[in-house]
Amino acid sequence: MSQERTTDELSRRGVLKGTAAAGTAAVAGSTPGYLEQLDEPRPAIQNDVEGRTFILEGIVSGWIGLEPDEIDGATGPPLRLVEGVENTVVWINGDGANHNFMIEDEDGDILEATEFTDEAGEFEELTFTAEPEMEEYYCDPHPAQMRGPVELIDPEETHELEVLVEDEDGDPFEAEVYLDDRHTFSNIASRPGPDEDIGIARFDLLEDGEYSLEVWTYGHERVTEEVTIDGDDEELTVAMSQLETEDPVETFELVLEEDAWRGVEPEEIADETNPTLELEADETYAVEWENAIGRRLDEGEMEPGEQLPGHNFVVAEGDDSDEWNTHVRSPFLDEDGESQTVEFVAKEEMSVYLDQSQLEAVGEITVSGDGS
Ligand SMILES: [Cu+2]
Repeated sequence: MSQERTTDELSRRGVLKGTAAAGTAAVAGSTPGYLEQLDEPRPAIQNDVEGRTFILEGIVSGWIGLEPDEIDGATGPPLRLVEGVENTVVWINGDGANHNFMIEDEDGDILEATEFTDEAGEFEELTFTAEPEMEEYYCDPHPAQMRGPVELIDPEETHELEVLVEDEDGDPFEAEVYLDDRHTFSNIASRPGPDEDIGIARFDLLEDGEYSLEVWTYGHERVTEEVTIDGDDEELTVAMSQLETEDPVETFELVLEEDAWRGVEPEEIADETNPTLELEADETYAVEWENAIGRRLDEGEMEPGEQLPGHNFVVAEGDDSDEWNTHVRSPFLDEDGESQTVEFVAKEEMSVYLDQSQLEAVGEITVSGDGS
């Protein structure tokens, strides 16, 4: 796997989320002007029952979900609209091909439509009342690939789940929280959103039923639980316990520069750009890295809707699969000269390390041995 290919196939949001469809085009260089037209800050979960706002990116191969979290990174995601009230769809032209956004009923009659745009980075906004006859949304020039279902929700029959995540001392804790295929975070430090509710993850508009909850973060035990929603809002607390780690067999020193990692130690990787890290399965390694570029968050360089609070060290798998799974994701560093040590156990599935805020900064990982 070449590094070029790695970068092309990587979706920054996909890494943020853990998995995503390959080939998601970033809207590099576009002005996120649509953000000014939306109420900021946008919640990760929208629970006002006043209707919802969805953000999609349109590329010829399909519609990619950006917001809210429940559609983040998904191709042709279901739009779960609140029935009888105004919902909003904002879509961004991701590839410069000619697109529009339309909603049709089951007979193929068009109920709503936006203008066409053929310029990458341009956006259209559509506000409409969600009606039961709405069946599917699609793009007129690309109706086969760029299509997805519309689902209507009765706001009277849905509920909210609030998950409080704590560390071993009972303090609010940052973790990834999955509910079936929905995904969010319990802390502002790891996602864009309002500066509140630290340690709390929310899922809204849940119909009665059984859901599986999964809470995880790097270095901690994965917690799974079955959750039943039955006519009421639910609240539960999850405590994260730390995994015991062995002493590292080797420490790699890296410096994060603009668009690249530079090797420092050991000698074999000194001064190399994006050096390959050679690991053995099931051994513990440490990566000591220094942030040499501060925060470097230039507006307009980021994918729309995305404002990562600095740089971090991520280990992911990918290769021929179209899914990216994150094994390690460290907290963000936003100051020039700051450093961090990340310890992890090597797994054979690991294939790249990267900075979530600069996908050009990506190097390969090779893992040998089956560890048995
Ligand atoms: Cu299209």
